[in-house]
Amino acid sequence: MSLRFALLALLTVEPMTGYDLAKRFESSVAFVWHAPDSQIYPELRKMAKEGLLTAEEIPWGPNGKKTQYRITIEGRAAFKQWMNTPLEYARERDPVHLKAAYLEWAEPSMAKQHMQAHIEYHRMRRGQWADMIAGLRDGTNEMLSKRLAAAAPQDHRRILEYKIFTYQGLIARAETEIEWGLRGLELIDSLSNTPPDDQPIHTPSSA
Ligand code: VNL
Repeated sequence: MSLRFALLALLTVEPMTGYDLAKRFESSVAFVWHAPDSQIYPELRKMAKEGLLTAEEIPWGPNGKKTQYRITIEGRAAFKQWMNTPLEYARERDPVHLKAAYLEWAEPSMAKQHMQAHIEYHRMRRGQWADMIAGLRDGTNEMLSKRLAAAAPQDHRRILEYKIFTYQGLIARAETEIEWGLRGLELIDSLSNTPPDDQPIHTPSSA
């Protein structure tokens, strides 16, 4: 359901073809709301049917056509309405934490692989979000540049700051996940009966 609001957010800047929108989506709002092209195109058609967008056939190439989507008054109102309505929180459904709760069933080496993968994933995301902040700040993010060009100068600061704020939150969350994963690795070692070969075995006599 939130996908349509991500799409409306981009279309508040300018009309776009489905292809351009999907491309622009990928390098902006997809970093907070992931959606494959296979969801984007049907959603655009649905939104046009509901009157949130107009779909206009425009010429493309020597004898081709493509669909250009433009936000309507109703589309703007729907986006504004959503932005001014409290969210409903969905309770957690996180397979990583589900698995964490039962790691006594996993081989210690597999348990450690789970944690390692968790750490690696969140390090990668942290890096991508940090790059996004850099691109927002230095003016190389295309979507933001278009948005700023279409906005009044007195709005530029908050347009930028809310986006940076968003990615700072995601980075902080990634860091927490990385630390948790590292603690998990230590915990698995300390709880497994067979200690890893690089750690000395503590016997009651040597303790
Ligand atoms: C925009 C640009 C949004 C870059 C983004 O994420 C982003 C935008 C929400 O101007 O809509 O990373």
